[in-house]
Amino acid sequence: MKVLKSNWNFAAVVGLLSVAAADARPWRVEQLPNGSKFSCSNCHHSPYGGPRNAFGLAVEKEVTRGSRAPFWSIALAAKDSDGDGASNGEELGDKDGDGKPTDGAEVTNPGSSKSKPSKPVEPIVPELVVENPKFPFSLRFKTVEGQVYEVQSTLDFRSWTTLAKIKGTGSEKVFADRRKALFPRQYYRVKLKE
Ligand SMILES: [Ca+2]
Ligand SMILES: [Ca+2]
Repeated sequence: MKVLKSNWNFAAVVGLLSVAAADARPWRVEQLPNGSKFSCSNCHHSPYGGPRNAFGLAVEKEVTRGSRAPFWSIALAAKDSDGDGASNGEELGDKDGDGKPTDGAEVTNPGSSKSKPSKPVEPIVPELVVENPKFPFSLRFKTVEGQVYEVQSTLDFRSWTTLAKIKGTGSEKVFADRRKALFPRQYYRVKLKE
C-alpha cells in the first residue's frame, strides 16, 4: 500500500509541472539562440510564464498558436523589442540572426531593458600636455572615469619608475614631479593600467 501511495504523489507532481510548462512553452525557449540563459523570462515578465514582455509580443506575432515551427529569424534578430539600444540578435549572442550563436558572446535578455550588453570601454591613450617645464615639472592629461593611470619616468627608456597612480574622473588631472631635479633630463609617460 505504501508503494502505491508514493506513486500517486509522483503522478500529482508531474501533472503540476506539465501545466506550468504548457503556459511558458519550453520549445520556444529551445528555438532561441542561447534561450536557456533567461529561459521563460526571455518572453514573459515572470520566469514562470504569464503576461508577455515586449520581446514575447514580437515572438507571438511570428508564431501560430501551438506551432513548434522555428521562428527565430534575421528580421526578429534585427529588432530591438525592449528598446534598450541593443538588437534582439545582439542580446541573444546571434547578431545576424542565422540561428548560430557567436562563441563567447555576451547574452542578455531581449525582453528586458534592464538587461543589455555592457559596451566595451574604449581605452583612450591620454595626450600629455606640459603644464610647467621648470621645477616642479608638471603635466596634465584628460582622464576617463573608472580607468587608472600610472605616471612613470625614465632616464634611459629601459627602466621606468612609477611616480604616481591616478584614478580617472572624466576630467583633466595634473601631475607634478616634486622630486629633487638630480638629472639633466627626465622622460615621462602615462600608462593606462589594465
Ligand atoms: Ca534590446
Ligand atoms: Ca535587453
